[in-house]
Formats: sequence, C-alpha cells, structure tokens
Amino acid sequence: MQQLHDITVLVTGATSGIGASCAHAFARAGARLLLCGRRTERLEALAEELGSAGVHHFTLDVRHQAAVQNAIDSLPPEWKAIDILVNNAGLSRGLDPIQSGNLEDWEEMIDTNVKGLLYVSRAVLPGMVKRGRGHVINIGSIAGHEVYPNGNVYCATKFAVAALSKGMQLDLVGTGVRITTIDPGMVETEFSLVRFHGNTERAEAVYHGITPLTPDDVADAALYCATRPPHVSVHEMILMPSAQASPTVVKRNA
Ligand code: NDP
Ligand code: 8X3
Repeated sequence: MQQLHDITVLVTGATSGIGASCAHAFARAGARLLLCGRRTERLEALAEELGSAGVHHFTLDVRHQAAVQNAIDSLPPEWKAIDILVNNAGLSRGLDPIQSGNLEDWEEMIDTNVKGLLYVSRAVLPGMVKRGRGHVINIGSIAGHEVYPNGNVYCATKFAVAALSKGMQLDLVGTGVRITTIDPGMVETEFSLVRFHGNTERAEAVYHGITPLTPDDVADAALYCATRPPHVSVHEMILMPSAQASPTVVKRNA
C-alpha cells in the first residue's frame, strides 16, 4: 500500500466513531493528522494515543462558518497545506414522522451535515486547488441513496451530501483534487445513541441480531481510496454489513 508520509489529513468529527477510526488508520499509514470536533478532552486523549508529534488538534463546531474559516486560516504554517480532508462530522437526530418532527433536530442535522460540510470544504478547497493536489472524502450514507420511513430530514441531508460530492467531482475535475463519497449502512458507533438523544436501549436495539460494520471498516475504506495512484479516483463506495441489503432490509438472528 502507498504510504502517507508527509501527507496532512484533516478529519472532522474525530472525537468518536468513524472519525476516530480514520485518525488511527491514517496515523498508522504515516500521515500527519489535523483533528477537530467539539469535545476538547476527547481530542486531547486521542492526540496522546496517536503521539503528539504528528498531531495537531483544535476544538471546532462545524456549524459556525466564521469559526471554521478562522480555524483553517489560523493553522500554524507547517499545518496549512491540507492534502486530504475527511468530511466526517455529522449526526442524525430523531426518527419521527415528518408531520411531528422536532424542528431543533432538523436544524441541527441540516446545519451540521450539509452546511458544516460545505463550510469546511469551502475553507480547505482553495488551498488544494492552488497546490494542484488534494483529496476530499465525504462520509455520506446509504440514507443518501434511499429514503426510509421516518428518516426524512436525515436522509435529505445525506442526499445533499451525495449531490455535493457529485458537484465537487464536476467542478474540480482537472485540478488535481479527487473527490470520494463513502456511503455506509449500519456502523456501530455513538450514532444511534445521538439519534435517540441518549436512549441506550433504543440505540442498542438498532444493532440487535446482526454483526454491524465497525468504524474501522469504514476507515479502512477511506484509507483504500486515499492510497490509490494519482490517476485513480474512487468516486463512490457503498459499504453494508453482510446482513443488510438496504436501509430497511436487514436479516437479524433471533
Ligand atoms: P458518532 O456519533 O460516533 O461520531 C460523530 C462525530 O461527529 C463525533 O466525533 C462528533 O464530535 C462529530 N460532530 C457532530 N456534530 C458536530 C459539529 N457540529 N461540529 C463538529 N463535529 C461534530 O457517529 P459516526 O461515527 O457513526 O458518524 C460519523 C459520520 O458517519 C456522520 O456523518 C454519519 O452521518 C455518518 N454515517 C454513520 C453511519 C452509522 O451507521 N454509524 C452510517 C452512515 C453514515 P463532537 O460531538 O465532539 O463534536
Ligand atoms: C446511517 C445509516 O441507515 O441509519 O447513515 O441511515 S442509517
């Protein structure tokens, strides 16, 4: 596998799940890591695990455009040239019919999954284009391919990520910047706990009777995409647990 020595990777939402696994996987491949998320103490713990020499972390809520731009603009000079951006920060909130959906949940999903991804991309892409190389890996979802009952707004945000990935591929072709979307099915992380506002029982039930994907499986896919030769661009990768055929078709053991 191509190694990533001297390659700088920015992972958003690195404090948990897929983002934390990406940080570990890219660090093992030799990359230098820029890690961000809202929970500072988790970033500090992760940086310590990974070895502070190759890690720079900063607290960031991707919903705040000025904070995003400022964070990217004020990176120390040796961290300014971002080679790979993993747009991972995201969440679902609630699983309710649209007619009774919670407006705060909707705002949070749209602001994070769509606007946050846009703000970070807008801040990072000009540097990549100027240097003539880069790679943006968006973490989409199978929810961006198929709407499921009560998934309404979360699915809409992931359909938006799919559209933005396609838009980036069209707009950036020929610039040396590659765009990938990785679209997983069920991955056991804090995702369901967040979706159900801390209800552990409901969260655990999501993965009952199946072997879900692990966040490491998704990180492995991201690393695969990032280590292809420069003439190869993986546009889209859909990953599901073997027991899952679609968002609603899941074969569970009794
Ligand atoms: P986790 O809840 O484990 O991790 C989510 C990460 O996103 C956390 O690090 C969190 O950090 C960060 N995040 C959330 N909101 C913000 C914000 N406003 N600003 C900055 N960071 C934020 O879930 P996953 O690892 O599963 O989710 C990662 C991505 O994968 C999401 O985009 C999700 O939609 C997608 N996905 C997940 C699937 C699954 O089944 N788990 C399947 C398909 C896609 P912090 O709270 O510290 O800010
Ligand atoms: C997360 C997968 O099926 O819960 O994006 O929407 S699903």
